[in-house]
Amino acid sequence: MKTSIDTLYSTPQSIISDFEFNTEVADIFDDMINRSVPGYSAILESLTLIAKRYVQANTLVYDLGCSLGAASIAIQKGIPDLDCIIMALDSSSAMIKKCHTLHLQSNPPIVFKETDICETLLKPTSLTVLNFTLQFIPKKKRTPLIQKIYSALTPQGALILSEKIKFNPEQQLLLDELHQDYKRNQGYSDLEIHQKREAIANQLIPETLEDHQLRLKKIGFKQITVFLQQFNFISIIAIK
Ligand code: GEK
Repeated sequence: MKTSIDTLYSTPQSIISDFEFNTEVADIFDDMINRSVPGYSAILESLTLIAKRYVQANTLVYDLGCSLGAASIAIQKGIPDLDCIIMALDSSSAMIKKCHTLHLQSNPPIVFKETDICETLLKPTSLTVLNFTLQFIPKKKRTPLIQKIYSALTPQGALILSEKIKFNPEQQLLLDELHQDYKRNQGYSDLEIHQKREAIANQLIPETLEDHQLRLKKIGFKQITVFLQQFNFISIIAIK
């Protein structure tokens, strides 16, 4: 999938509004996430392999907070012959509208739906993915959402949770700086990095790795493993 280049924050803005998943963002989202999230393509590659191993026939796969469906497409590649449906859900109408214009493989089908994942009932699922979505969910809704996912998972089912995470101040400084270096290397200017950072500060609320591990453990997940980390971005696989 290719969208336009992200230049959203390239000119000085007198007032920096809170970041929103609107049409302007949907139009450049693929470029934005690839150039902003270290390890993003490695996560998608891993999802293809994880899908092959974990998706069970006649269950649903959920991609919660699917944006432009990149995780769903990666999963689809891993299970072309399996009888299942991939449900790709997002609360942004701009994202879902764009998803409906994509030309995708039909097996297994990907069903895109505009909905708030905190309010949606989940059916039996063998694989559910929250790829950088939980960090945008209000903190008090995070545990109930993971509980709902856990209840819907079949035995041996897997949750993939990717998040930007928080560290102690010393480590935080180092990893923030490395992340900024990464973005500069991807062609973002200091102005773009600074303005995006301001826009997202109240929207993306990270937690520590320990917070995530403890929540998953308390809810009942048996095996909780970090399978990827680059700087302050991690991916966890949690097995029921
Ligand atoms: C990817 N997973 O490319 N209900 C549904 N969707 C939501 C909600 C909610 N309550 N809150 C936020 N979102 C994708 C990337 S982006 C991550 C996910 C990022 C959606 C929001 O509309 C957006 O599309 C997505 O979560 C987060 O693998 O931009 O860093």
